[in-house]
Amino acid sequence: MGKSRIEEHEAFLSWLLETIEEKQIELLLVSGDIFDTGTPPNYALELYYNFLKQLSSKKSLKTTIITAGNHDSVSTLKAPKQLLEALNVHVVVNGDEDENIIIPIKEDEETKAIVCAVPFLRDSVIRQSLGAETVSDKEKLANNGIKAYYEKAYNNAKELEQNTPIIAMGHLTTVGSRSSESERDIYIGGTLDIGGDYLASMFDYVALGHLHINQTVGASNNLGHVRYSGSPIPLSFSESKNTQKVNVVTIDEDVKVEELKVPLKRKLQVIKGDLETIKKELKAIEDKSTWIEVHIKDDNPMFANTEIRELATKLELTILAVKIEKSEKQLRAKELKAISLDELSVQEVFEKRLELEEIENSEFKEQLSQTFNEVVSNLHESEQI
Ligand SMILES: [Mn+2]
Repeated sequence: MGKSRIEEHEAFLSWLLETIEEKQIELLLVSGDIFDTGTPPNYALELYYNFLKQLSSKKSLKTTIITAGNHDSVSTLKAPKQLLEALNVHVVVNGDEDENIIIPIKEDEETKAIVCAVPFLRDSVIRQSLGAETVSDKEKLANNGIKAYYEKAYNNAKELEQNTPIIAMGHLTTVGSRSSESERDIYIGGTLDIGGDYLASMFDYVALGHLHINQTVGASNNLGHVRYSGSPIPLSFSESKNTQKVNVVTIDEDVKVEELKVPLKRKLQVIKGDLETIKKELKAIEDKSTWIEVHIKDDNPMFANTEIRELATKLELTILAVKIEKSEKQLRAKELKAISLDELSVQEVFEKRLELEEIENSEFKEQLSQTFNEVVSNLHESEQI
């Protein structure tokens, strides 16, 4: 809509840096979709590298792990991989056989946890994970291949160290999770039958990416340890009611999760209704930096549109989009149009027309119908003459 989100991203990243310091965070996991395009603009790359550089000054933070999502370009994330290793930032781009996804987190030679850094798994990697097994059905291929991949990762981590927490990352839509409008289905064949309980049967904690809503998956049996952090800012007007959060996870004897609310830099607001309702709601907006989407449901939408835009200018508010929805009256009128006149009697046409008038007084309505019927019958009589 011709607006930059850079200020919101900047605000989020500096809040995250402060939070890492405040909470003495030791490990930062980012499960994919670092960018939303394969060729991110220079300002976005600059923001990303500056953030990673600033992370290196946070004393508590030992390791950062970044995995690629379906929107990320493998080559864009891969290019600085070696350089970032020097800053203790591990980048996993596609998880193929050449890439090490098992990352031990150490403190003075002691392994405190192991991370299975699983990125978005592309078709070729999924096939690789099945080895000699051939599956023709696309849906089965994704299901079996992704499961085989996670099981292998888990076994490799276990082999490395028996009694240490094992954390997994992932970029996928799990069964039972809530999506919002702006995500796309990423695996051909539709829904995977990989759920929270399946992942929780192996891992002590699973940090998932892709879905924009902060949520726990399959909470009943796994104590809420398979989670999506969600996006750091609302990514469309349909997400304006979500609360953005990051998950702070403590692993000791057991696993504790604290959902931290991300402060909202800019509010997105959807306003729906007829002209009067919208005007009232616009006047009630105090934060002038709010971005607004208006859904007009009025009998005279063109007039309402002009009025609303004039009012917004006067109030110094920013409306980014106006959508026009059919009012009840217009919907009914349309319904009427869809019926051929030949199918209706003269009286029926009049009744339908009368309905549009929203006359409350039923006696008066009755009188009108009677009068109309009289006129019609008079006409019929005169015709006969
Ligand atoms: Mn994604």
